[in-house]
Amino acid sequence: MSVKTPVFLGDGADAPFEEARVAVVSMPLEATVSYGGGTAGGPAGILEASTQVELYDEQLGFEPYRAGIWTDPAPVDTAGPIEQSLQRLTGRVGELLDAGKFVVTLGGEHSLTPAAVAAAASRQDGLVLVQLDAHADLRESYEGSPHSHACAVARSLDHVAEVRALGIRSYSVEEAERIRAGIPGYRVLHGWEMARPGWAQRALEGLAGRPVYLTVDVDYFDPALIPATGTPEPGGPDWWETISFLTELFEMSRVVACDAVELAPAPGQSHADFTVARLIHKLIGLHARSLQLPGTGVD
Ligand SMILES: [Mn+2]
Repeated sequence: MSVKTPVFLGDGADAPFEEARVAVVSMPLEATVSYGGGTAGGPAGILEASTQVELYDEQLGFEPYRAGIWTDPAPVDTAGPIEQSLQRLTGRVGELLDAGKFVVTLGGEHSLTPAAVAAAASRQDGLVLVQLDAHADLRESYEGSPHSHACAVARSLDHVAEVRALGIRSYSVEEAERIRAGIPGYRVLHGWEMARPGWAQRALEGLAGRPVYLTVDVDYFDPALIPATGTPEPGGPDWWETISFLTELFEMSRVVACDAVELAPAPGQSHADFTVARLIHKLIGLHARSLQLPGTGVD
């Protein structure tokens, strides 16, 4: 007997499609993993953990699910060549954006991000990619594939003219040379730079009123917080400084879609799954507040 994957936050928080302001899409993509595997289990792990998240957000002061959260019952099909899987995601995200939804994609490996970014970029002039990640992901190709998780930002630059990369603390000499030479529209805030005060203001500079796609590679966080990921890196930012940054980002810019990728659920590390579910809950809450729905005001 197969056990059905729960909807985000559980049945009590499920909204009909027409009434939902938020759509949650699963994409259990695991095609080009280079070190630890397991990202195919990411979406189910996040959804399972989300049923344990308190519906009330103690910081925002309301229940984010009241904005209406619809969880797509069918994960994006990842069978066959990766190019086809990515096209399916571009199509799905595009339909949901056209239906007026705030689209949250649960990964799956980071390779999926450019496909979702493509859908958003073709509908939003001047879309900015905000990337939370330990890795630059600026390789043009990795292990023979231009669609590797290690190329996520290189491929996204095919669709957007501006990237803000935060928490970066691992890349190759080729990526270093590319960054040093200067990529138009690309700004990086390294992990070590985020140990200094004032980093959030630098990261947010010029984003007022701009449409944003937010990608969160969960290896951005310190591995003490999220060890269950394929390529963990020490020295990642902490929870509250990140939430504080995201709060400002949602207040000043217009985040139209987001993803959380690279969670690889592992035995004994359920806190990682829960942390990602809690992060998504916070992002939905911040989106709900930006809509100024009744009961979601700033105190
Ligand atoms: Mn990445």
